[in-house]
Amino acid sequence: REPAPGAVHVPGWLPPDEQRRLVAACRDWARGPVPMRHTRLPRGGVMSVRTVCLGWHWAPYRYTRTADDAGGGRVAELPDWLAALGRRAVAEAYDDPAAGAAYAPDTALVNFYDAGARMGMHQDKDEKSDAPVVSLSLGDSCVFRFGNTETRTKPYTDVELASGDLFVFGGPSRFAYHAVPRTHPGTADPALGLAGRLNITLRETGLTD
Ligand code: MD5
Ligand code: FE
Repeated sequence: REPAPGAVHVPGWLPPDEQRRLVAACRDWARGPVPMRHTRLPRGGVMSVRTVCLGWHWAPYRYTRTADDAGGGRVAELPDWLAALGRRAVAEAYDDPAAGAAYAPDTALVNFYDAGARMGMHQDKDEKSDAPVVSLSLGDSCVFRFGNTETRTKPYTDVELASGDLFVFGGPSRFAYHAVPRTHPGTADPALGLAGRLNITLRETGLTD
């Protein structure tokens, strides 16, 4: 359950009805005002994952309120119910109601992985806050590679993430390298109506307008 200090994996945290509700919400968010799209990186690469953001837009490698790389629209608000879900996630993962109450995410990144999509080893360090990252997985299961804070290579641990799993990355794990080297296409419950994998991460940017 705790593969590294501050990193807590809770398999099957979200019940099926809440998973379906989140998938439906992701479908709405993907339509806009900023459509879900492949992020273009400043050095010319294009991510295989498709992303839509709420609250703040992740314009690699900083956060903005408008998506100048994706039509220029203002990102949708982060709904209160999603921030509240994040507080409950932190409270339950750490068994610490105060840590949950103190959590104030102001952005969500929704990543969609089709059968060929993956994410290379990286750190999430564009946030000016050391508050935890909350990760919720939906649909196809995947291999999640959890590394160390020093290098993008070994030692790392491969963990299987399935639909409904919660992962919270805080404390010494907040700035660890991590990756999604592959998904397992076709493993989603057909009742979820999702061909692929969705991951929602909640974060505190540490920014104010
Ligand atoms: C995903 N997304 O499954 C992952 C879940 C991203 C990303 O990596 O940047 O959009 S978030 C995993 C995460 C966040 C912060 C710290 C650590 C992992 N970690 O220390 O391993 O699409
Ligand atoms: Fe990441």
